[in-house]
Amino acid sequence: MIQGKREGSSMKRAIMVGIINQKQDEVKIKEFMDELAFLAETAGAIPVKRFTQQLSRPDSGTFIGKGKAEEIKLFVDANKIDLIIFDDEISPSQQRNLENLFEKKVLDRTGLILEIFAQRAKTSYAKTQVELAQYEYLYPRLMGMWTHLERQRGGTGTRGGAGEKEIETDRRIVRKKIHLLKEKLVEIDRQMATQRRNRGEMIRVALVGYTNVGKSTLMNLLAKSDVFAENKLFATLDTTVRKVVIDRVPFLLSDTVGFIRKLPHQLVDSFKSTLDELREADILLHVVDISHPGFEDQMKEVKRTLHEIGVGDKLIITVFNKIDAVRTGEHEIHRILKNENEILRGDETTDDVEEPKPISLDDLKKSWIAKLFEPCVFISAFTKENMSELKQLLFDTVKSMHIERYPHQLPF
Ligand SMILES: Nc1nc2c(ncn2[C@@H]2O[C@H](COP(=O)(O)OP(=O)(O)OP(=O)(O)O)[C@@H](O)[C@H]2O)c(=O)[nH]1
Ligand SMILES: [Mg+2]
Repeated sequence: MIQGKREGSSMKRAIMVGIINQKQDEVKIKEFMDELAFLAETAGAIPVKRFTQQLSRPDSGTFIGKGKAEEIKLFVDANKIDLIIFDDEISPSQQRNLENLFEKKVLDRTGLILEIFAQRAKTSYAKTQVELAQYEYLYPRLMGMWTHLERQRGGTGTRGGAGEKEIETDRRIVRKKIHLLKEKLVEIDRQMATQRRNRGEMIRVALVGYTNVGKSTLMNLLAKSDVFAENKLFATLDTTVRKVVIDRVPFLLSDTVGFIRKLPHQLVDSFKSTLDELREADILLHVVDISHPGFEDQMKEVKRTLHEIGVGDKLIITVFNKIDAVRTGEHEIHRILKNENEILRGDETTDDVEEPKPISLDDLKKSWIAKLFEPCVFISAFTKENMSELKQLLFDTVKSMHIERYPHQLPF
């Protein structure tokens, strides 16, 4: 448990570690580390410092190089650090070696995301899903745990002792637990499938997108509902479905869990019902936070995940949200108002010295983004700007889909 606050103690102080290589350059790693810091805060920790290392191939024993590991160890000891978080996946044995070295808890991005999900799961369904994912993450990490514990106590670490047997018993218990949780989920999935079938012939629209882009805020606005939304990652873990009526055309709108870079595959597998919601949707509303400097990467990650779960070729309407917060001169957004020729001439550099300015709705509509991601709409769920265009687009799309599908029946 990261969140020290709950037990009445002080917040855990964390440092973050990332590596720079061919796949992730210095600019990318800054963005990834920003996100990791946000994840750490969401989990209830205080990000104190970041360490990066240029490394083409991770060290098999400690992931980062030995020298870097020593440097971090000195910092950990001198600054009362409780937690070391790696942005990349580290193997169970690397995690153990690092914990031995630092004498502190070591987590990777996957472990951190699982921790957040565990803290945030409210319904028994979400709890079961997260518990399964956690056990599957834990299982390979129980291997050799005995030698690890033995070394910490100053023992010899020889195999075959009572402790080794204990770990084997633990592994058997975890295997059994995984089996039971899977059975429980199959049963819940069956119930959820029946519920979905009972929803009748209404067109289904699902909100999808990266975490924290404003899906739940938009859901509340469209369905006049009260779904939990806040400026933290993974505010939503359970799918919510509401009936929405626009100008007498009814449809079902669902709000789902947000995506993130390197979403743990254990979670993707265990959130089957959430993903089924997307599989059975007729229209996907891909919500994007256009004020985020890395919004294009976030869009790519969402599209990649959608393809991975087999829903990539559904009708997608892109909803660029948070236009109230868009400013010129920000990382990728400064290209919005420029055409490609200007970029090739290098004119965009002038933006860097200008004071960042808001970008108007008209300018956004005329931008290359509007053409590239058709059909799309620019809105602010916060100020409600241009919500009428989104509603009109939804109305037209749902209506024509309904007429095409049920030509002999007009419910509106
Ligand atoms: N400035 C601005 N903030 C917004 C807008 N829409 C939503 N937000 C804020 O963005 C944060 C995240 O909103 P949510 O609706 O919880 O986002 P979500 O996509 O449901 O997030 P998860 O459930 O965590 O995946 C909240 O603090 C909202 O108030 C907007 O149009 N403009
Ligand atoms: Mg949400």
